[in-house]
Amino acid sequence: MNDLTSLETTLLSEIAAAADEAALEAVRVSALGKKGSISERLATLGKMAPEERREAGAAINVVKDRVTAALAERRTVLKAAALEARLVAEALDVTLPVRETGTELGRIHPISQVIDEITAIFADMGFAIAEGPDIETDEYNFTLLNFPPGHPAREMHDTFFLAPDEKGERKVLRTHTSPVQIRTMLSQKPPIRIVVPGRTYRHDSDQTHTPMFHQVEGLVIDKVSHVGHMKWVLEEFCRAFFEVPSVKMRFRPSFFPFTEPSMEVDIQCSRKGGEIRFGEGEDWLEILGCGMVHPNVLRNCGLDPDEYQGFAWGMGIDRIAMLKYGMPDLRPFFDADVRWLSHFGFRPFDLPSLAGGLTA
Ligand code: 2NL
Repeated sequence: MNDLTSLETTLLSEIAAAADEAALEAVRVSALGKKGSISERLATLGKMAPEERREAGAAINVVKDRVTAALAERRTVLKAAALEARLVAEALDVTLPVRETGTELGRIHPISQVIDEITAIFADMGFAIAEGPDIETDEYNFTLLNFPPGHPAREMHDTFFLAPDEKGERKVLRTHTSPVQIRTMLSQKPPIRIVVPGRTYRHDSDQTHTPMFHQVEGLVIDKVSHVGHMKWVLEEFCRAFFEVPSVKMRFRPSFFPFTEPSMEVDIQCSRKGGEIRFGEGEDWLEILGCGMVHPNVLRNCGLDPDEYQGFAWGMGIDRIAMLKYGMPDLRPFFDADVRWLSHFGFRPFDLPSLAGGLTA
């Protein structure tokens, strides 16, 4: 029986050492297969005397049961290990890296940025922002602004006209944002202090002109505002916008149908090797037009020029944006090219404010 004990010990250690299911199967066959060590021992029982057979048979069957149990247990362990190895080997990463969010990827167009800067400055001075439609009546775009019918000043604007409606009226794409001031004067009582940003349209297209462009105009109407106030407001604006402690400005006489007197305004600058700097140098750069609102315009809007007066100004935004942010060409402004936008655009939520820094 010593022999049987050592067989059991050998088999159990072979089972424990089997590295995979094939090795384990080989151990099983070597013990329990037709010619296996246990099977051969069971076969010897037939030749034994009954008394001896009972004792030997019980002993061999105990070993057989233990070996069978050990085989089953080891098979479970090896199966689990094989599955685990397969899962590791065949693992597939089906996830994607997290995308950058819109707030990191998106950019504010320089035009929007400059509009935000300009309106922040005037809001700080107590102005309200006013907006109006891009499609206007001839009356609001021209007539009430003191462009008489057939007057050559209308031709200065290269207007886009829409097809006439049932009444024969031809709407226009507004050539300036002034109709918004007209609408405001017709619907509100002074005092009025508004700043009006928006899209404007003229039949004009070359290296420095696009058929759609942007303007900001401003309007102040009350009983006392005069040219002195206008100069202060515009000087404050230029210092804040160009972020310099002082600017020299030059007011030259000019003509607009809707103001009298009318002026064009230059600011002092230096130009060195294509770079423009403000608040220094001996050069001049034209940036806006302005004037005292013409009495006819006040009358056209139901305001008595003997009671009310005020001033207005207007400027093109696109060119100012180019100057301030060193963009050499106007045309990519409207090409919707994300490469251009990611280069010249501004980060969302870096909102311009006088308290937080205009261009933080
Ligand atoms: C320019 C000059 C200007 C105005 C716009 C205005 C509006 C009303 C009444 C009087 Cl309702 N004036 N606007 C006044 C002076 C100049 O624009 O060069 N713009 C690009």
